[in-house]
Amino acid sequence: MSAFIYSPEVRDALHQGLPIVALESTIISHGLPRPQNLRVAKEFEAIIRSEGATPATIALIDGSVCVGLSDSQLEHVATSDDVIKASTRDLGFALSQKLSAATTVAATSHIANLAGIQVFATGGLGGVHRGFLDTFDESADLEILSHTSIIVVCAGVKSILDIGATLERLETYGIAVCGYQTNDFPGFYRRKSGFTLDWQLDTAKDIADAFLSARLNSLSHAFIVANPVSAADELDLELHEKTLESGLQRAEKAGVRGKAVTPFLLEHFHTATNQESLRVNIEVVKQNARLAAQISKALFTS
Ligand code: PSU
Ligand code: MN
Repeated sequence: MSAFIYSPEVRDALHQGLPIVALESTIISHGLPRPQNLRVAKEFEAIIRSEGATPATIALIDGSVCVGLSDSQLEHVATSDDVIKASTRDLGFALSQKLSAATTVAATSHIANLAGIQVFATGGLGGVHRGFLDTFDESADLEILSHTSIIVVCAGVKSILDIGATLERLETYGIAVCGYQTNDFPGFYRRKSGFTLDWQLDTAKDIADAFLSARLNSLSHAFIVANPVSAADELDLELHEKTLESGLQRAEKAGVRGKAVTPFLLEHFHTATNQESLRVNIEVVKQNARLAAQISKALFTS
């Protein structure tokens, strides 16, 4: 991988050993609609700063790996049609062809880990898609997290995926999963997915301790911290079920496949719920950014 370009605040935080939280860029470029995406990308960063940690949004800009983006770089990611979605396997092509690319959970985790960043906040993980027995569509997020030592704070996986199969694959890959103050695995828009977890941790310090204990024993898998959206911000259950059903039908009918599936269904949710799912989505990432910042600080007191 070519040398990384660090923003001044991330470089200073790394030199001084201060808490840092990585943020992915695919949710900005492909997960959230314009024009709100740019404003909320800045809000995610601001929340991390307000908690006393440094945000490091990660993306490829004109063939360079950037860890921490300037205002104009963030704007580029949020507004340009030329920004592709890059998982780890795309990085070599994008870098050698000097492209700009938004990084997925997989690519962001890989880059953050190389940069020495231990905590990463996102919305929802990629996972096993419904109908995977026919398509074999399972996000590369899972395989990468099996050998990338990083804490990923998310709200579980979206119900557009096969949640049960995703949890099984997380187990197979040896990826640690705990619920924050709950043992119900959240379903992103909803606090509960119907699946429960073996581990519940109640404080940022408990999460930091578990992560560091695994590291001390040379375990290099990721730690997924499943942080449910607050009760006040959940998507209405009936609206959720209705939208999910119509979205899956439309995707099937349109023959959407591969990495286009997630953005297609997210867009459907935003339109069909009259932007209500967008509001929930933004809240989810904000709440995860806040918890991630608290965990990044707890790593230094553990
Ligand atoms: N899940 C969401 N919103 C997203 C994504 C996942 O709820 O925006 C993005 C993340 O960047 C994730 C990627 O890493 O999609 C997974 O894509 P795929 O299923 O193509 O691997
Ligand atoms: Mn896929």
